[in-house]
Amino acid sequence: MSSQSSSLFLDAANCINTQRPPIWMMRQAGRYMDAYQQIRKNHDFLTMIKTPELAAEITLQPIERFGFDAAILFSDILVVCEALGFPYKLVEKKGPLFDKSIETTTQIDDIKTIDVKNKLDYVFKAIKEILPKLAPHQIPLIGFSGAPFTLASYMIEGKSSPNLLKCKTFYYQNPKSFHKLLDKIADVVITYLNLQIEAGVKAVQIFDTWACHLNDIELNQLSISYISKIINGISNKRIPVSVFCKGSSYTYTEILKTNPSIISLDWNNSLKNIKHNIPKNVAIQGNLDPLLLFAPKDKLRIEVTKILNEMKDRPGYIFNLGHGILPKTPIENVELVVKLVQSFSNTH
Ligand code: 1CP
Repeated sequence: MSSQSSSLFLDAANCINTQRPPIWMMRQAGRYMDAYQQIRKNHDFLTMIKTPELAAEITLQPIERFGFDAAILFSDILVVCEALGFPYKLVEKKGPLFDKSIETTTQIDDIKTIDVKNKLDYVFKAIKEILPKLAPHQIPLIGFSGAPFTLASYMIEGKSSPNLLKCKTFYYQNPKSFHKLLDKIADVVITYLNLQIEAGVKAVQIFDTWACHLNDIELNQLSISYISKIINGISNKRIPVSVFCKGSSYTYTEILKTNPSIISLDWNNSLKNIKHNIPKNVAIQGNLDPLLLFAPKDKLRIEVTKILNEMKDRPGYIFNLGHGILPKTPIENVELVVKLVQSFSNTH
């Protein structure tokens, strides 16, 4: 356990007792904010990601507006797919749409080793642009990557899918080749996260959003084993690594095998049922249902306070949602949640 830092988030990430939990929200830089929509009106999404000044401005927006205790780099998990030769666009109301998708095992054999530093240079430039702007807020910047399974699922599906039909069919028919793809992605993600850390992020989160589509055996083979490989490959062992898999509030025992610093939990199970099963040296992050931000204020207040009280006796707790904040989320409810968490005391 390292000694106390100047950041509530990093202290909690290192399981050091904090006087109140830190708070940030997955997808906090995004569509629910007017300030984001103002920029989005004039630029397409990929331009926003690839222009360091814009990425920096958007990263800072939720910090300036709400005073979260950590910032997350404005980018997207799918930039890794593009770097690997699978470009995409964002289609209004539909989500990501790839120019081509993986149909054959030859396409996987043809994926070449890439120069991550060069291909994703705009991400490292964005981090360098963000850090001085973030400095006055005295909060850390979180970097991130998608995990191999979720990234592979987009490269095979070519778009968002409700059930990963094409991806799973490809896997059942070509398991060896599917593993080759996951391994190639994992190698890129290791370099990508190490370079984000070199550029100055103070923690990283690995998103395996679509791991919720896997059964227990597949979860271990296709998700957990590659996340473990990535965590082992992160050179700076002092950087906290958070793992978010959708399904985590029931599959946390498996996820703990990856040896994360922080386990990020979805909202399907109460933290009071889970916390005793998480080792004391692993921080817990979560897990308010993002839909509760649409509830009447009284209901929202009760639910947030319930979580805070459940986690009061647990050093190493980070308040967050159980998945990303949704477009159209009422801003005043985001403010209310931040206020409730930041005025809570773990000692009373
Ligand atoms: O303006 C727009 O239409 C863009 C919407 C948008 C935004 C704001 C996309 C497209 N990505 C992002 C930002 C983003 N995506 C961040 C930024 C940092 C933050 O504030 O948290 C992060 C961490 C992500 C990660 C991401 N992208 C994930 C994993 C996390 C999760 O929430 O599940 C996934 C699955 C994606 C793919 C993706 N990119 C964009 C969308 C709308 C999606 C999801 C589409 C789908 O459901 O398949």
